[in-house]
Amino acid sequence: MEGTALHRARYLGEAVTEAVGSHEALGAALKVQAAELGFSLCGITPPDPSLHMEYYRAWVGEGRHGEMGYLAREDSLARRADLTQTLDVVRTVVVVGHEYFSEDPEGVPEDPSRAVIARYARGDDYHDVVKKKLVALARWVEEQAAIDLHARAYVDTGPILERDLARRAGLGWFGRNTMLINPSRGSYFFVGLLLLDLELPADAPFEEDRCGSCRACVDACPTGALLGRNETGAPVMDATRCISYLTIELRGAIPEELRPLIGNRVYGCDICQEACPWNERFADVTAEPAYRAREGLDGPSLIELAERLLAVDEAGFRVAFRGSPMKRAKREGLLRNVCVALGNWGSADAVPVLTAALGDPSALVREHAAWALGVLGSSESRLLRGLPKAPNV
Ligand code: B12
Ligand code: SF4
Ligand code: SF4
Repeated sequence: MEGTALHRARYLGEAVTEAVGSHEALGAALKVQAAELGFSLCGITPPDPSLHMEYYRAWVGEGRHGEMGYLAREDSLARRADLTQTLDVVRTVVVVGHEYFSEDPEGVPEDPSRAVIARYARGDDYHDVVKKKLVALARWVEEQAAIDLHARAYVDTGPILERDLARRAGLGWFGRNTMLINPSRGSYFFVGLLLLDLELPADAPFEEDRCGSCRACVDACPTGALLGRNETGAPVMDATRCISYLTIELRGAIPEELRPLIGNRVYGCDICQEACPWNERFADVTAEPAYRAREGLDGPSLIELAERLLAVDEAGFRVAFRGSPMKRAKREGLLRNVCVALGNWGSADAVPVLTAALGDPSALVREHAAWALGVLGSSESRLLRGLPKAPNV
């Protein structure tokens, strides 16, 4: 550490001791304050380099990240490897968990005429919700410690190995589905981080793997994106096959062989979390009102959703989805996904809206609408050919 940083750390240490008695007392009070802000999980870890950077580099080296170029940029790799490149005076990382679980609306996901939107995306944007609370937490620390604090808040907003830090702060283990799972809350929580230039007592890392012999998530994944654990125990995902990637991150065409496997999931996917016994046992409906499903995003009819999207341009879409995480896919991406789901539904009722989508200004949308109409055409002709053989049906 450079002389000035060391000097500042000493100064902060003395200032904190004077203001709150001890760093231990401040660490404990911080967790109470985090809970008051709605973070059901909170842990503290030093900003040491990750032991898993080599694995991360190999993962992007194999192209498992697909088109998510931000995961593989050299500058962002360097920042993942070294937190001081994000905050040079960092001494502590506070990691929080903010829960977002909600029940599926009645009839969803079973009814193929209705759209399934992943739980995390049904309400307000978690980036805004969690960030605001993290800033409030940092301000509280500053006031308590009576210091001029240097802090940075992150929630899925920077090149940081968030789950790795969460495990090191004791929040849980890496499940075979790659999610960070807490042994008393499950995995339906966002990870938020505060980097602070203040030393606080660290929690013990979570060292166990509580998956045991279970493979429910791997078996449930419809696209085969979960590849199990490798020889070191790391859970491996081929993100290019994950429905969450295909429906949110991928900008171009969804590979044709994967389209039928997406079913009616138009934005994100929770299947490997739904399959997990830890969620079955512990997931509670979130207390955060901002995560309640917005009108029209609670298992909407696919036809109505397509009509709603066809009626707006990109600017209109941004207005309609302001403050929702779903704006990330853009109008074109979401409409592409809805066309795929309409094809997978396989009902002639979808023909008029898909025909309208053939006239969309986006070539991507037109291509997916044509694919869906092709699927409907072939399933209809199969049905017609099958009818004489099944007179009682
Ligand atoms: C890119 C990304 C995605 C990609 C890739 C997902 C993936 N599994 O890698 C896609 C688009 C598919 C995705 C999907 C989802 N995501 Co996402 N995503 C991210 C992001 C931005 C980066 C993740 C990343 O770096 N992946 C690359 C892998 C290699 O890194 P890793 O997951 O950290 O894996 C570590 C382990 O492999 C470990 N490791 C290495 N060796 C070893 C050895 C052993 C023994 C062990 C135990 C571990 C270990 O080290 C790696 C590096 O840290 C993070 C935010 C962030 N900055 O971290 C959110 C994040 C992971 N996503 C999140 C969420 C909520 C989701 C979805 C649930 C959304 C949805 N419903 O659709 C799905 C879940 C799909 C799933 N099963 O993961 C949350 C997860 C919270 C949690 N409790 O785990 C995060 C943390 C965002 C946040 N701040 O809350 N996501
Ligand atoms: S989110 Fe869905 S597609 Fe992605 S790994 Fe989990 S089950 Fe598979
Ligand atoms: S479903 Fe089973 S294997 Fe998968 S993460 Fe949960 S406990 Fe682990």
